[in-house]
Amino acid sequence: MTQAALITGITGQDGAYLAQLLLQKGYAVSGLLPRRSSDTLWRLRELGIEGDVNLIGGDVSDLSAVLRAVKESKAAEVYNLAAQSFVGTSWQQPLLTAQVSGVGAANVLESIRLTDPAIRFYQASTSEMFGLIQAEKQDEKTPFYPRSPYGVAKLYAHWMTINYRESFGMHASTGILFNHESPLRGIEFVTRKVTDAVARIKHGQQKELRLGNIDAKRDWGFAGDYVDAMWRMLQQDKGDDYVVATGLTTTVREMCRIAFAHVGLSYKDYVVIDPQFFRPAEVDVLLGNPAKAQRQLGWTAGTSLEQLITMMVDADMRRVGG
Ligand code: NAP
Ligand code: G4F
Repeated sequence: MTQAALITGITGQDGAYLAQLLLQKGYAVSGLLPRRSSDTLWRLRELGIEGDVNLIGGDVSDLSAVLRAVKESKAAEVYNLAAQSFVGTSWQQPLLTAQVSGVGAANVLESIRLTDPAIRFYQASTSEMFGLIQAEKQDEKTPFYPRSPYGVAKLYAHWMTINYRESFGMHASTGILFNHESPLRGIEFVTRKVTDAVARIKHGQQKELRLGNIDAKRDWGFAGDYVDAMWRMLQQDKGDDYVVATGLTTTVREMCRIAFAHVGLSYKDYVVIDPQFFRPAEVDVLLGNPAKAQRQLGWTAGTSLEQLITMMVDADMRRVGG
């Protein structure tokens, strides 16, 4: 029998790659589609799967809409990826971020509990919850210290998932994913902002690149690898929590160097530091320990930062070059 899955956030970076992966595995894939006045299907289109998924209108902050989507999709697996996911915006819209990225997860959990508690659930937790890090390498046991309204909202969703697992015996898992990027990354995130700018500068369409704290360090992997870890979590005998990361950390500065060097330029000639891109509270460094995911899921990050950034620059060179 065909296995059915529901993805909230299906139009986002991870949602698109996860939909592609599940379709390849033979799933019937549905996605929750919030109403937007402009086209948000470009990622599904780029992957050539727009016509292969069943889109169900609804917003994750609306319990009735989520409940309807869970029932209508007949999903055996629900992946909650919907979020206001940009950290910077979460200081300007803290309550919206709480409703979507925090309470949204509770709406999905409650919809599953009311429909069929045997439905398996994945929550997109985040390394942003570690914030002001309490251990040099962060794993599933490291205490959390979020530094943004986004991180705080995600921590609520994270603990609600664990609580539903413990209270109702639900197969509910959290993936504490460290930063992951791709050619489908939103333009506001730093890697894609840089690779898009590199392509525009190389094509003579932009003169400089304005950035904030380029000494921040991130553990960056490829989104295509990370959605496979999500699926693996839901194939286990029971729900659990997993850190998904590369185990390496790099500065924004070094990431810039790699991106500009790929087209024969030096970032030092183009990057301008602009205070408007500094955050009220910064997460200075993130570095994950993915040992548990390796051991229990048989998962490893298969793409180096150099491969990832050059893949993104190449994609943006093609886009900008027309
Ligand atoms: P993304 O590209 O920003 O995608 C977010 C998705 O959520 C989009 O499809 C968006 O639709 C949807 N969404 C936003 N508000 C919604 C609402 N009210 N109702 C229903 N859907 C809504 O994020 P991503 O990078 O794919 O990340 C996927 C998930 O993993 C997110 O929960 C993110 O917080 C989490 N995460 C990401 C990373 C990372 O490095 N990428 C790391 C750890 C955790 P619209 O575009 O129409 O708004
Ligand atoms: O690319 P970023 O905006 O990603 P950030 O804040 O780490 O959040 C991403 O990863 C989280 C996982 O840890 C996810 F949960 C979250 O949803 C999102 O996907 O910024 C990365 C770093 C930050 O330290 C930021 O201050 O880059 C620094 N940075 C420096 N200049 C900049 C810029 N970030 C952005 N977006 N734009 C700049 O101009």
